[in-house]
Amino acid sequence: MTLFTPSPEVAAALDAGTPVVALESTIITHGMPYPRNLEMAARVEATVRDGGATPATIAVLDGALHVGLTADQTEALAQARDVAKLSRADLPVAMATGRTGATTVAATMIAARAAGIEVFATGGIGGVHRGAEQSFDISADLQELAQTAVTVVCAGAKAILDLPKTLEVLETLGVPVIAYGQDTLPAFWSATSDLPAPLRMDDAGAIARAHRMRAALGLPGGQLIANPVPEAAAIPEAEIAPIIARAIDEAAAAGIERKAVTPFLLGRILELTGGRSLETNIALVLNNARLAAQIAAELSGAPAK
Ligand code: PSU
Ligand code: MN
Repeated sequence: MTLFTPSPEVAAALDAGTPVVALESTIITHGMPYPRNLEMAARVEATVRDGGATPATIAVLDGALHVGLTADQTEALAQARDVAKLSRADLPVAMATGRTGATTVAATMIAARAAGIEVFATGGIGGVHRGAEQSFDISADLQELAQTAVTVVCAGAKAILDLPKTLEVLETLGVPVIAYGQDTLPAFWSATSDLPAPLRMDDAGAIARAHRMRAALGLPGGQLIANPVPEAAAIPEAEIAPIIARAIDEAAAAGIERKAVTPFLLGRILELTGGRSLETNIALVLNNARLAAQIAAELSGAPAK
């Protein structure tokens, strides 16, 4: 049974032990509208390459778990409508039944791990939703970070989530939440928040060493790196907060639930900011791709055990 299908470029990099950075596909299909999603996907890959690493965008196409997509495959995914959103529970079912779907952070981590890729760049992770005490809506991304040994570079979690509760759950699960270069937790569109970051690291080499140290100690799970959005592209917290509140109210009024919640909120926030949130989103993903490539380079230079 072939577990995954690497692109020729990814296969060569994995064979040679050169740096590889995994990229998710739900951000393409559910996170941004066409054609900006396609443009973002291409720019992220180019940024990883500029950083000396090979990009591996992950998705399930007709049941095959692809690790590294061709330009045509990315284009088809970016244009497709009603693509399934595959998290941990859905991934094997989609593969067994020949379906096409985009991988979330959780499913991308699983695929990366299966392929031997240790670093993954994205925008934002899923977390504990506001009102989770009623809805129980907690993303499977958090459990995945506790189990799967991949270092995930994000820009913090979106304030569509309950950030303090998200931090509490990650702490319970033993996931290191590491702010890059600052003491506060970045909050996706905003570079800072009023939440102190549980951990701080200032260079890619140290992040790579901590990744190796977890493995050496026999600890399962990965690391979450929260990399602040570049100031020039940031939206101040005071500006974005009322927009988020309005989008959440609308989601509740419309009865949006479960997997549909995150895509609905992202779409409404984009509309309510007149597209500005999208520019911020693209800038922070590129920034995360740069840091992930550095970490991957440090990891490939470091001994495997
Ligand atoms: N947060 C974002 N952008 C995204 C997502 C989350 O800022 O595109 C996507 C990611 O793929 C993440 C998923 O893994 O949504 C989380 O979905 P859920 O909350 O249903 O687990
Ligand atoms: Mn959910």
